[in-house]
Amino acid sequence: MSLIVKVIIPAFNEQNGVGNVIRDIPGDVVDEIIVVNNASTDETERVAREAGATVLKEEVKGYGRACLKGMEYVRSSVDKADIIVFIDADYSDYPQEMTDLIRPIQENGMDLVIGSRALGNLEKGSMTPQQIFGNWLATRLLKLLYGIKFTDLGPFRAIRYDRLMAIGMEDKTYGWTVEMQLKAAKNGLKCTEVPVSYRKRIGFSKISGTVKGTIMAGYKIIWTIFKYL
Ligand SMILES: Nc1nc2c(ncn2[C@@H]2O[C@H](COP(=O)(O)OP(=O)(O)OP(=O)(O)O)[C@@H](O)[C@H]2O)c(=O)[nH]1
Ligand SMILES: [Mg+2]
Repeated sequence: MSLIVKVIIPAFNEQNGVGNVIRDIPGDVVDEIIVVNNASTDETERVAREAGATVLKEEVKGYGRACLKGMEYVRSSVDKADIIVFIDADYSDYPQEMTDLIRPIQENGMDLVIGSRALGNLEKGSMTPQQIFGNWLATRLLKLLYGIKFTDLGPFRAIRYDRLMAIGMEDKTYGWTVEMQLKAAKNGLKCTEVPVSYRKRIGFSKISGTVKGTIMAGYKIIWTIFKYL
C-alpha cells in the first residue's frame, strides 16, 4: 500500500519561485501540493493555482501560521495524509530530492526527516554566514539541552502525519522549524537527516537576507529552545 504524501508550501510574495517549486516536485510520490498564500501582494496565488496546487489563504503573516493553516486543511480533508513534506516557495531547495526525504519514513520506520543543508551541496552565497552560524548554534543547543543530534534547521523536511499532529505545534513565526525538532526529541520520535542541496533563492529574501529578519529569527529560535525546556 502506498502512503499518502501531501506537501505544504508557505509562500509570501514568491510569484517567481513557487511555480518552479511545484513543477519540480516528483508527481509520482505526491498526492497533493498545498500552497498557503501568506498575504502576498503579488501573483503568488495565480501562479501556484496554474501550476496545479491547492491554494489556501492566510491573511496574517507568519511562517508557522502558514504551516499550521496547511495542517488544518489536511486534517479536515477526507483522506488526510500519511506523510507531510514542508518546503519553501523560493526555489532554494531542490524539490526533486523529496524522494530522498520520504524514503526513511517509508522504508526505515522513521518519523521525522530533516533535509540538512550542512551535510549537502551548498551553492556559494545561498546561505548567509549568520544563517550558517545560527543553525550551528541552535543545533548545538538542541544536542546539549534535548540530547538530539541535528546539523540544520532546514525548512525542507518530511514528517509522519500522525506524529506531526500529536506533538502539538504552536509557533506562529520563525520558531516553527526548531519547535518541531525539539518536540520530536521530547516525544521520542525517530529522527534522521538526509543531505539536501541548496541554491540561491529566486526573488527577495524575507528573513535571512535582511537585518531585521535575521535578528528576529535568531532571537525567536533561541527563545523557543529555552521556552520548552
Ligand atoms: N518571512 C516570512 N516568510 C514567509 C511568511 N509566510 C510565508 N513565508 C515563506 O517562508 C519561506 C522562507 O522565507 P525566506 O525569505 O526564503 O527566508 P530564508 O530562507 O531565511 O531566506 P533566503 O535565504 O533569502 O531564502 C519563503 O517561502 C516565504 O515565502 C511570512 O509571514 N514571513
Ligand atoms: Mg529561503
